Formats: sequence, structure tokens, C-alpha cells
Amino acid sequence: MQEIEQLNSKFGITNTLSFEQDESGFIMVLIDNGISTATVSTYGGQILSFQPKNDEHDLLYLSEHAVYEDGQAIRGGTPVCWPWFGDDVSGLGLPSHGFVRNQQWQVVQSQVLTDGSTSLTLMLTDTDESRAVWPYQFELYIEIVIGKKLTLSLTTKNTGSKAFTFTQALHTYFNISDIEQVMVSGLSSKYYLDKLDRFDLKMQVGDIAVNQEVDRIYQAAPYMVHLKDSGFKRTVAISSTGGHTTVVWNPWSETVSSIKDLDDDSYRQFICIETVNAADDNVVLAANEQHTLSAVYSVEAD
Ligand code: TA6
Repeated sequence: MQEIEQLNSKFGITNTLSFEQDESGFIMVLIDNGISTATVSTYGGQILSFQPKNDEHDLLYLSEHAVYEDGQAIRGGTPVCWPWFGDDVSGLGLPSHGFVRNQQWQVVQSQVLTDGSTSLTLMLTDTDESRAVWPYQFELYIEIVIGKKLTLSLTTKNTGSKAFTFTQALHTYFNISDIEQVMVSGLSSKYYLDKLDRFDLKMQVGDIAVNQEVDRIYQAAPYMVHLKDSGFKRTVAISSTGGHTTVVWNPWSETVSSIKDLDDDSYRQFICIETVNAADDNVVLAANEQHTLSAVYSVEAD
């Protein structure tokens, strides 16, 4: 793990970006650039909080019971699922959603951009441990730009000599006023695989209002979807590039009670709208090729 003093001297930005170690020993990057505030965990390469100055509410949901321990994913914010999305299909009992959300990422870059926003890049590379479960050489970068908008760009480089195929997700947990006050629009007439019904293919009719468990993989998803929250009186525009899949997940009351790091009522406080490459929308990278999956979240008051 990189040392706090070194991180602060090499990547700290006076009055804007600093590194702190919390009680768990995890390193948090604290950003306040006058436009927005944010907290990024180097474990998982994950944003845990993002709040524009003119908004009363955080954009992201972070569970009060999130566990900050090696080997566990932090429940909330923007977990990175890579190099597979969903359950491990190898039969080797590997973790769901890949292994990088359980890794300590390295900080490689921080800077102030011309519009005053702050850019931070974290990276991971293959190790003996990663090659034991996924036998490829790679560099994985996440660039996080904290401005009026929140921008995430996840870049995969194939640094080995053999091609590989992967799936991935920016598995974002949005903080909402109440699940029954939100509406997801932009996916009407799109087909989705319904994970709760043996991955049956179904068509979305109209906007999505959630009043039961939802776990859907929308295919050929549009560039932009919207999350309207009438309780928080705001709409989040979610635009994606590099993926053609959007996943919408809310566990509702029964499933949430089986998830240890979520409160029984917490399903009311978040919805995951994920920018994804999954199922047939996988990515094949030949040696030396790279691919970027990006999501931009922009909050507008209603
Ligand atoms: O993206 C939706 C999903 O795959 C759901 O099926 C649900 O299991 C969720 O992610 C959370 O997965 P996790 O492994 O983080 O508990």
C-alpha cells in the first residue's frame, strides 16, 4: 500500500485534495474544489461520496454497514466490477463481479483541470494472484473527474501477448429520497434479461417505477438515461460510452434482509443504475489494445 505522507507530497493538491487513513486503515482521498466535494477509497478504486456544492444531498448511497476489510467489497458508491460482471461462471468459486473491487489500487495521477474540476487516476495491474484466477496481463485505470458533474472512465489495456474477453460494470449506487419517489426513464421499448426470471428476455414498456425487486440487464441501452427523484426534487442524467448495457437493480424488502451489509430498510434509499458491458456485449481486446467504459453523472434541480 502507498504511504500517506508520500501520497500527500506527490499527489496532494493544496486546499483541494488530500489523503487520510481512516480507522480501518483504508486510504481515503478527500476532495473539495469549491465546485463539489468527494471521497474516494483507494481500496476498490471506488468513489464513496460526491456532492455538488449546490445540492443538499449526496449523489451516492453508502451503506452504514459497509465493511472496510481486505477481501470484502465496500457496499455503496461506485464499485468496479471487472473482469467479469455477475456470478463467476468458471466453477472455481471465484467472487461475484470479479476481483478488482477487493483490491488496493495505486494512485498514479492528480491534477486541477482548466474548468477547476479535479482529476484523479488510480490503477491496478496483474499480479501472481490475479493471474492464478484470470491468466492475463493487464493495466486497469480509473480516472475520476470531480467537477459540476462526476465522470468515471475505466480503461482496460491488454499488456500481454494473448487476446482476452471481459465484462465489466460501474455498479453505481444512487442515493434517493425513497424508492417509491423515483422513476428511471430512457429504457422504454428496450429488451432486458430478467435475472429474477431465469434471465428471460422481456421488453420494457414505459418508464421504470420500482415497487418490487428489480434486477434487469437492459441490452442495446441508449447513451442517456435519467433518474428522476421527486422527493429530492432533482434529476440525474446518466450518460455512458463504451458499453451498450444498463443494469437496474433494487433488492426490495425480502432480498435486502439476506444482505448482511445492508439495513432492512435500506432498499428504500438506493437504486443501482449501472453502466455495463455484459452478456453478448462483452469486450475482446487483442494484445496492446485498450478499451474505455465511461459514465457521466450530472445532477439538475427540478
Ligand atoms: O448488478 C446487479 C447485481 O448483480 C444483483 O444481481 C445483485 O446481486 C447485486 O448486483 C449486488 O451484488 P453484490 O455481489 O455486490 O452483492
